[in-house]
Amino acid sequence: MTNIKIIVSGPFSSGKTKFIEAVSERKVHFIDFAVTPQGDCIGMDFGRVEVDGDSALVLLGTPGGRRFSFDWLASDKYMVGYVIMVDSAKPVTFREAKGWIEAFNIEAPRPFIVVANKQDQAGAWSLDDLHLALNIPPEIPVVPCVATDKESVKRVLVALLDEVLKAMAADKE
Ligand SMILES: Nc1nc2c(ncn2[C@@H]2O[C@H](COP(=O)(O)OP(=O)(O)OP(=O)(O)O)[C@@H](O)[C@H]2O)c(=O)[nH]1
Ligand SMILES: [Mg+2]
Repeated sequence: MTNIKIIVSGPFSSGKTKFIEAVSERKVHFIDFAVTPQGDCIGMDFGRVEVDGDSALVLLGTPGGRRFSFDWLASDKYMVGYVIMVDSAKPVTFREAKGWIEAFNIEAPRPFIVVANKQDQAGAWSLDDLHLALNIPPEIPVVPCVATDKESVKRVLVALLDEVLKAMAADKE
């Protein structure tokens, strides 16, 4: 069984835990584990979805409001990509979302997409406006989401896996 890991990151209360819960087969656990060579512990949400008999997606959600060490991610070849969750209706958090994108790009670069979550909320910014506000390169998709809706979350995961496949195809050229 191959466990393909996807990181779900982004600002406090953007919907990371709900997102993972929406598609996980079992109850989402908050796990503590020692991850860095220094033995630092970080807690993460842990969810899992079997894709077929051979592989499963493991969804790891970063905790809100805390930076964590990227060391253990940078060298993990099963960590195929990440999503940055943004609360589309909370512009005060956009700067932090940009910070997460920059940190991943430097510390553990992988294919990623930006998730415009809480699109059901009044005042949610449009995808185009988020693209501009977060200064996201044009080739990076901003995908709409309502994390409480399983189908919506599945569409986001498919969009991320599309990016992963594109990157693999480009690597082979
Ligand atoms: N309306 C609406 N509410 C949402 C959506 N996604 C999450 N929420 C709500 O937003 C709040 C925060 O969601 P969480 O999933 O706990 O967010 P989080 O990013 O895990 O938060 P931290 O781990 O504390 O950083 C909860 O009350 C959710 O029910 C959404 O798409 N629409
Ligand atoms: Mg959470």
